[in-house]
Amino acid sequence: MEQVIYVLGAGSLGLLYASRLARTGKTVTLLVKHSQTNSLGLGITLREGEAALAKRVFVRVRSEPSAETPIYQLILATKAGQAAAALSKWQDQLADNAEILMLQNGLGSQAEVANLLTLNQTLLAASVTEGAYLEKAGAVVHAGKGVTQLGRWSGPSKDAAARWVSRLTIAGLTAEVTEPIRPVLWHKLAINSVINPLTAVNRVENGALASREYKPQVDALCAELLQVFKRLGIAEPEGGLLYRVEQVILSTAANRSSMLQDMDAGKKTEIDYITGSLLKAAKVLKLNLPVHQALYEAVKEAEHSD
Ligand code: KPL
Repeated sequence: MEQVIYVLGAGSLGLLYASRLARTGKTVTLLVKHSQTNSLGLGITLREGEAALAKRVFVRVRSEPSAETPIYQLILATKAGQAAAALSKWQDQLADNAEILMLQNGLGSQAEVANLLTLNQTLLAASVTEGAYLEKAGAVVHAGKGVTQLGRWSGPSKDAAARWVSRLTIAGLTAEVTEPIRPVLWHKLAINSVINPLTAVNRVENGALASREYKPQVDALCAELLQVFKRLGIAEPEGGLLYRVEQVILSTAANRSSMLQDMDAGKKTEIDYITGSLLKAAKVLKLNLPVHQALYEAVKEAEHSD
């Protein structure tokens, strides 16, 4: 019998993955809040590119767990700060050998979720560079194609990562097994820890960071990150960290970073899972990161005053 793929989280990535998988004939159930059942019950609206026509994709929607239908495959696509709390509601419905794929930014939420799982359940973590945003509730635009790099975080299954890659590939997404996954998550965290808080505090699009005005800060943030990488034994990404950050700034120049979008929407940002996790690691290593620290405090202050 074909197994259902469950997706928890109806943000841009949750809807993108759910609709792509459903479009290729997979049975997909979206796990949502009660208040979202009406809008999502009509299906997901997917636009493949900003100029493309919107297509309606039907998925099943559930807002309450049911012990009769165990969940074997789950994509956890909430914001980092909500991942563990959101999963705990569905925890009793997870199959004993469930394979859970997390798409969260930063570090910290993976360990929180791993703590909720049994020894037989396998957790995979991913670094995602897909560009997607919500036009409105239930409507997602796939604005830029990216890559899902994923690998095992905890649990027994050595083949789960390859199985997820094959499901995502069939759904037309670019995905690859990258193990060990932790260095990749650190690379993504590093990029986010430069671009997201700088754009959020200064209320600018990513491309603005390529200007001379921000160069000293971008350089200093990367230099501090490299001190942590060195002590943790994490190699720089290909071409060097600064080069990689500058590349992402240019290739996403027109984007408003997710942190700026959260701030604009009056939502809590992911700063604790990005810069916060970096500062925690630095503290353990007895390293001072004054530029990251100042930016962390500026984001916290802006969150509170919004
Ligand atoms: O991941 C991103 C984000 O906004 O969270 C970047 C890469 C900075 C693109 O906007």
